[in-house]
Order: sequence, then structure tokens, then C-alpha cells
Amino acid sequence: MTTTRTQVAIVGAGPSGLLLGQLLHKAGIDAVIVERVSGEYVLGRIRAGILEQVCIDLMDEAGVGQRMHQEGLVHGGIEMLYGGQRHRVDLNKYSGGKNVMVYGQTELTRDLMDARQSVGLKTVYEVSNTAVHDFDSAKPYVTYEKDGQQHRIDCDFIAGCDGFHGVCRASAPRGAIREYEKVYPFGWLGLLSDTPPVNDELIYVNSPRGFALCSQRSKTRSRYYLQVPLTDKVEEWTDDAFWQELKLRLDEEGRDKLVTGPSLEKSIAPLRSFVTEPMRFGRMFLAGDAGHIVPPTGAKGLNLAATDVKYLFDAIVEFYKDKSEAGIDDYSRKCLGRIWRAERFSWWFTQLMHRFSHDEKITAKFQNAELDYLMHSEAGLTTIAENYVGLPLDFGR
Ligand code: RFL
Ligand code: PHB
Repeated sequence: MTTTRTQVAIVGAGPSGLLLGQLLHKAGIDAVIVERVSGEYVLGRIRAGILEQVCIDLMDEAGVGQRMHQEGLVHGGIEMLYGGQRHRVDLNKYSGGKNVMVYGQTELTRDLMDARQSVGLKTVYEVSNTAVHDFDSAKPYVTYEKDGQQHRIDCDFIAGCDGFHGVCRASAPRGAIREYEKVYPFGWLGLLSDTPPVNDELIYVNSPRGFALCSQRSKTRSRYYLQVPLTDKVEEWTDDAFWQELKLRLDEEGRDKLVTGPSLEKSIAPLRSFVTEPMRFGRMFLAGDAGHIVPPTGAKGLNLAATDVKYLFDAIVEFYKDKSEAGIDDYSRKCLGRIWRAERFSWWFTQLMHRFSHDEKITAKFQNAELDYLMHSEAGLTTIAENYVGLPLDFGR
């Protein structure tokens, strides 16, 4: 068994773990990251695509925003397609001047990985049997195996950035944890292709055949999604079948402009709302998907992960610099306020835009009427815009 010592042991090198590691490094706080899979595997997972301003600001604070500002596309609006008609939500106008940015999670992760590597910070990839210990004391530690060898990291804090299936949440004492969950009866089939996007802005589609989303990664790379039954298998969806179904869910303009091509990646993701309370267990903290999952309809997953990391980073800095535990004590409460607001929006937007199997015909009529109300009311447009761009960090306080 080899033993090393660090201030913060981070479990998971997804966006949460890497961003926390980078912020801590900038603040002169030492951290080691352990990750179950390889770096290439992490980069191969195609996930989020939309950054809120808070996430952009954090990338800047971490000193890794340069390529994001060069290559990211600033979007000031989204389109909603229902009843065969498109309606634009002017995000900028209705949120008091805010925008979102199209910049893929893969790119953001790559920037963070590169920054970490360039200064020689330690990330241990392809570890197994990670375990967290004694986090109810001031001397927690993490153990793991790598190439058949046992390792131990002694630390002051453990950051559980290990996603929904990670070990940290699973190690919290059962009596101390409450979990809230809703599983939706459908998934999203995603397709990535090197084709120009069908539209300058994202299109969220409520169609009688189910939800669709036209998103993008750049001016030459598109990301599309289709609502599919959970029983569908990705191998059964040919590229042709995907494009055909997407066309059926679009309007005439969309069908005319859609450029199809071979898929670079196709996958089905289930939809889930999930929250863990609390997010702190002694000297162990959960951040990102380890503590909560949103259905992707509102593009909130990655952005929520970034705000958890911001709160955790501030709390850890306060501990070392001001010798104060106030930030640590308040971490869970601070995170959960923001998390429940984003969970609510993602759940509401999902209900509004998808076909549910138990639906009666009247439900589609209700959805159309609600969308019509929202698109023709200043209050309705404001409600979508201010939630989509992300509520202010001090909202409700
Ligand atoms: P991640 O990205 O899941 O990273 C967690 C990392 O921890 C590692 N890990 C372990 N490492 C060591 N020891 C262990 N025992 C470990 N167990 C796990 C994992 O290998 C992994 O590398 O969580 P993080 O960093 O909190 O980041 C959160 C975001 O990834 C997530 O919120 C979003 O990607 C969610 N999400 C989406 N969000 C959006 O905003 N828009 C989207 O379009 C969108 N699409 C998605 C998504 C999430 C998906 N998942 C999780 C199934 C599509 C999918 C398929
Ligand atoms: C994406 O580009 O992957 C994306 C964009 C917006 C969403 C969900 C996913 O709401």
C-alpha cells in the first residue's frame, strides 16, 4: 500500500471534479483526482451542449476560458415549435440581457484536462475499488487500486464528483440521506453528425409524434435528439430511420433545410429527476451528478454541477484562508436551493414538451394551449427566458 497526502481528494474526473481541481490549484490548494475510466473514455461521452453565464464565468475564474470564448457560439434565443408553428423566445430581451453559449461538455472537459496536464497536476485514471473512509472525522482518506496495487490518499476533505453511479453517495450512512426520484417513461435518442445545423438557434419541438430537439456543437456539427420509448435499442435505429423520424417531427422549413449525414455517435439516455439531501456528510461533499440528476430538457445538468463546484470551492477556500467552517456548514443548504429551482424547471419543461404514454388526447391540447399562452404573454416569455439562462446565484435571498 502506498500512501500520499493531499488537502482535497476528488473522486471523479468529469466536469465537476476537473473544474474543482483547477479552481483549487489557482487558489494554491492541493488536490488529487482519481477516475474509474480512461481520459479518452471521459472525452468520448457526448453529453451537454449549453453553458449558462455562471458556468462561463467559472471557466474564466479557473483560467481555462480562452478556447471557449474563441469557439463557443453565443445564443440570444431559442425557438419553440408546436402545432406546426415556430415561436421565438428572445432570451436576451426577457432575461435582462443574458445569453447562453453553445460549447460542448467534451470541449470544456478537454480544456480542463489540458490545463491540469500542462502544470503536472495528478489525475489517476483507470482506478478500481475506490472507497471513502472516516469522513465523519477530521482525517478522512480514500483508497483505490491501480494496476493491481493498493493506494491510499490521506486528506482534509473528500469531494464526491463521481456522478450518479459513483461510490461517494452510496457510502453515506443510509439513515442520514434522503433521496427524491422520478423516472420518466421515455428516453432521448441523440445523434451527432458533421452537418451544418438546421437552424442558427436551438429548436425545441412538441409534435404529435413526440419531442425532438435540434441542437448543435458548432457551425458544422449538429446534435439532434428524438423522444423514444425506453424499450427501443440504439442498434435498431439506423441513421436513415433517425433522419426520417426527425423530419416527421419538424415543420416544412425544417424539413427543407435539414442536412443529413452519417452519425458520429448515437446513444439513448433515460430521463430522470433525482435529488439527494443533504449534500454534505462530515468531511465528504457531493457535487454535480453525484447529488442530483435533471432531465436534459432545460440543459441544466452541467450548469448545476458548475454551481455546486463554485459553492464548494468558496467553502474550502474560506476554511483554509479564514479558518472558518461557516461556508462548509452552509454548503448543502446553498446548493439545494438552486438545485430544486432547476429541478422544477427541468421537470416542468419536460412535461410541457413530451408525449406521455398514458396521455389522453386532451393532454396534448392542454400542452398546446399552455405553449400558446406562454408565447403570447410577456410573463410567459420571461418565465422561460430567466430559467433557461439560469436564475441569478442570489435568487430568493
Ligand atoms: P460525470 O460527468 O458523470 O462524471 C463523474 C465521473 O466520476 C467517475 N466515477 C468514478 N471515479 C472514481 N471512482 C469511482 N468509484 C467512480 N465512479 C464514477 C465517472 O467515470 C465519471 O468520469 O458527473 P459530473 O462531473 O458531475 O458532471 C455532470 C454532467 O456530466 C451532467 O450533469 C450532464 O452531462 C448531464 N447531461 C446533460 N446535461 C445537459 O445540461 N445537457 C445534456 O444534453 C445532457 N446530456 C447528460 C446528458 C448526462 C448523461 N448521463 C449521465 C447518462 C446525456 C447523458 C447520457
Ligand atoms: C445538447 O446540445 O446536447 C443539448 C442542448 C439543449 C438541451 C439538451 C441537450 O436542452
